[in-house]
Amino acid sequence: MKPDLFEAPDYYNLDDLLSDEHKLVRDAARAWVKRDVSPIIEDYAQKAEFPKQIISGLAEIGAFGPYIPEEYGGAGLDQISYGLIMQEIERGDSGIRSTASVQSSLVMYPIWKYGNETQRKRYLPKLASGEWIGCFGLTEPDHGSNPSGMTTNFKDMGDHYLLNGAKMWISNAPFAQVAVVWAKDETGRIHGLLVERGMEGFTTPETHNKWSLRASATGELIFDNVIIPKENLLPNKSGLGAPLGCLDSARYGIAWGAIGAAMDCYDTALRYSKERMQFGKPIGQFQLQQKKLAEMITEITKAQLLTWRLGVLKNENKATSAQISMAKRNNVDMAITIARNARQMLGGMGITGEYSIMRHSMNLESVITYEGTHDIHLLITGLDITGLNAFK
Ligand code: TGC
Ligand code: FAD
Repeated sequence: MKPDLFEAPDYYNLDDLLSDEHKLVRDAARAWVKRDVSPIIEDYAQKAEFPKQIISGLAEIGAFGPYIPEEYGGAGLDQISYGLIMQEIERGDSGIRSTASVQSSLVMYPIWKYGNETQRKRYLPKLASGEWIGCFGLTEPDHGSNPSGMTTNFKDMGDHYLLNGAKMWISNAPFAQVAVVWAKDETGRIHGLLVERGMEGFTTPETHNKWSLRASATGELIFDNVIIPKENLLPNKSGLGAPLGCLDSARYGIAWGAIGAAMDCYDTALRYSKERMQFGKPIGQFQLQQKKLAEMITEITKAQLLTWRLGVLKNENKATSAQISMAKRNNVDMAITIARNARQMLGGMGITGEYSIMRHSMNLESVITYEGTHDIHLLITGLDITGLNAFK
């Protein structure tokens, strides 16, 4: 793969809106990605393997629990810093950002928000340091966009619960030490359970043959009469709103992350357009190529502004779920379109692993599907503005 010469586009001087701390956090993540991710990522994506050696680096840049309070091992940062870290990691690879998103927003967040003090103290420091990796089991083979239909269930056996069912498409599953699993009790109410590797009847087979997110490990969670200690139930929130609340935090991070992937594709295509000569000129001198680049930087700038504003609202606890859906949907769609156009600008070279664009393009096919598909987020906006529910 070519050396990482990335220079971040900032067409509207958005750096002026960031605090010194934001810039420090962002620059540390950017330098780490250049040093520890870019040189190895293509190889791991080709091998379809998650590079476990980067886990400690992710912890060091604060990617595991950026906004979780320091008393639990988190970085205690604000929501814009969290977003900037996700942006920089996804600039390297969406699969690596997935691992960080799941760990922070889908595992640490529910333990912090819905867990008790004993659970927080037991799990959060280990997850923040990367000693343990977690995963989040909501999706099932027959229930993806409609998680409320889930059939995974647990029965109260007096001194313990008995868990049965299966989850599918679970990021980090093949090596996670703990899974936050959403399951129904005997009345049909959804609860979160902490299921640890090694519990009898709990297995996590890996999902193979993915063309997307190849550097991220995906798997199933299978529960065959798993005995769950009662103290492993998250006590402070139940119902579908509990897992959906975690998704708000992860979708927010993805909105930032997608900008990172788009910036990398744009920056690569811009550099290539000045170097690649055809018809005696750099291809960047042709109007059709300039149109592509001009539209890319316009869309990136719009997404940066949208997401920065969302970050301010998040910091003020004012961001709504529908606002987050709009940003996730817009930014991932923006990134996937930019990846496709940037790929074309590189001609044949664009399909090779010499450049990051094709990998980003394939990765974004997962990003546009997980955490709520493109169409589901449109319907969430539709419901918000009309008050009419397309899901019922
Ligand atoms: P609905 O009746 O609308 O809502 C049920 C309850 O939930 C509340 N709620 C929310 N709460 C917090 N945050 C949100 N975003 C919320 N959205 C809804 C709602 O108020 C209600 O509460 P209550 O108290 O009245 O019961 O639910 P529905 O069954 O009609 O479904 C709505 C729909 C389709 C929008 C929702 O289910 C949905 O978002 N579906 C998409 C599923 C999804 O995003 N799955 C993601 C799985 S995890 C994943 O993909 C990880 S990828 C990780 C990576 O690698 O990065
Ligand atoms: P379906 O729900 O079957 O949707 C199929 C199509 O129908 C989509 O285009 C959808 O938009 C459309 N559709 C569905 N309902 C409607 C409707 N009402 N109106 C209009 N169109 C509709 N899940 C987890 O729980 N944890 C994870 O860690 C996780 N990681 C993932 C990693 C990867 C690589 C992938 C690909 C997925 C992951 N997921 C995870 C699952 C992901 O969240 C689901 O794939 C996603 O929610 C969509 O569900 P589905 O695949 O079952 O598609």
